[in-house]
Amino acid sequence: MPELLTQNYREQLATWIGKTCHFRLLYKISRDGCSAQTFHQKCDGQGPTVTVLYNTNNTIYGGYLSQSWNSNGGYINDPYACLFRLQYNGSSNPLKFQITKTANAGYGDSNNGPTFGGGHDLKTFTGTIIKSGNVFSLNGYVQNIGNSYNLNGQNANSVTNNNMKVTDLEVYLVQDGPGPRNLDKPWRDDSEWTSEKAQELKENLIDYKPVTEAKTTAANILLIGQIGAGKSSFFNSVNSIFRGKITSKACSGSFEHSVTTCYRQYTVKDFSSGKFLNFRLCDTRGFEEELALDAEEISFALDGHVPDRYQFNPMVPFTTDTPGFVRVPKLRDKIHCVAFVVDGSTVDVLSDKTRKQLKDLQIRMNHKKTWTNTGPSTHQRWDQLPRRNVPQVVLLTKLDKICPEVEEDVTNTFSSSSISHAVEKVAEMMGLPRAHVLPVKNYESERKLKNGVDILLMEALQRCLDFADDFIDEQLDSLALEEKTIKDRD
Ligand SMILES: Nc1nc2c(ncn2[C@@H]2O[C@H](COP(=O)(O)OP(=O)(O)OP(=O)(O)O)[C@@H](O)[C@H]2O)c(=O)[nH]1
Ligand SMILES: [Mg+2]
Repeated sequence: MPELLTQNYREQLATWIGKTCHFRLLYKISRDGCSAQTFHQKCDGQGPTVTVLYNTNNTIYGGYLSQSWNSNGGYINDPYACLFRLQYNGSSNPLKFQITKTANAGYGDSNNGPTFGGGHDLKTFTGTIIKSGNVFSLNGYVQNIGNSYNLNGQNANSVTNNNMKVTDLEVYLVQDGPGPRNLDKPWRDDSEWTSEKAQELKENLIDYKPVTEAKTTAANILLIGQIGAGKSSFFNSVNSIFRGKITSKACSGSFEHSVTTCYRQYTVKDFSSGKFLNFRLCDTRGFEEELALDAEEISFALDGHVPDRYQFNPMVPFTTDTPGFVRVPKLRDKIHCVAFVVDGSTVDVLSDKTRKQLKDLQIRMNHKKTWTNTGPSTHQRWDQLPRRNVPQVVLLTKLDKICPEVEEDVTNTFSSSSISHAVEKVAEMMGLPRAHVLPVKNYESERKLKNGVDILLMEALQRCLDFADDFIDEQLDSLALEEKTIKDRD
């Protein structure tokens, strides 16, 4: 549900308020329901707010209080309060009406919605209002407008059309500073948030098959990253989409050490068709700042030597002698795309150590260690080893923690400047193109699936599979070339 206050009107309000500020939506009757109780739950004690009404004459009006709302049943004193009109009968026509009786600027009462002035000048509603069609007929009034605010010759009709039938009423918190304002132009503009789009993505993923000549039954995506970044939650979220309800097969949570202790190659089943999908999400343990990263273990996983359900043990590294070591892995055992899972809310505060770990890991995984009969050949410098060329992407998780607008609604992802900033920063840190940074929000506390969340997750997954396909293709080409060389030689 989009916020209705346009950028121009935000700037107008900021000018009247007299400082650089931005607006965070606290309450919106078309989203939260129109009830005094909900209004007070969401707005009491929060700080300065603007209340904005959108009536059926296309007139936009409301009031500003620099003091918090409360439910004490008394007047709120505020020398900085004002009422205002932003738009009249569809035309922008901003007017500010300064407070005259400061002791009666607002009225905080648990039975009433936002109420301004003694008398009152603008009373929005009492109790609960049920929507009819898309209109809320508010039971408040404006006929006493001008009692505590200076109308400068205007009246109830010229400010509000005397009309309390509204399509929406929003209360925004006024926060200091320019803030993470939404961009006028989305930073990625090819997104569609319809249920048709979700269905299309879902069908494409159900139909997905890696290149058949390879007899590769499934594309393998390795999830790798810091503890608590959201690796297991990403699998759980994808699994939930195809399960049709929220599930949490992989353990997730927040602990000092990695919650995931076992290497799992998770498959996903589409419950509506009973079909298994042709990709595997390979979940690993998270790396810790204080523990040296076992790049060798990850190299083994990349090349398909690590068996499903291998129990990680930080004290005992994975070697060729580890039970279950896959000696002659096929292309289908290998990792076809690596997804670095990065907690978006930590991008600005990632320690140098973690950045270095990520970077080292990335460099190491680009190069393949070769093997002799007795095991891995030593004395080789990483940077002189043949390249592995496994495609790399970043799954940027916890978008909801980066930007309040996105927390409210993930469909704001591509108009959020904070998310755009995080994507750029991670792309730069990892030396990857921006298009390889895939923003997602995992399911974590929700009880129901949401279209927007599903779309972001499925788009990210589809990108990983596209990259995996490129890699499998390339591997097939080199295998064919190798076979031909051997044949020609023989
Ligand atoms: N708000 C929010 N929380 C998330 C998101 N993704 C994961 N979480 C939470 O972050 C915590 C860690 O998530 P996990 O999925 O266990 O992380 P992990 O990367 O598997 O962690 P380890 O297995 O310990 O390495 C859990 O409490 C999740 O609920 C997200 O997109 N948004
Ligand atoms: Mg995990």
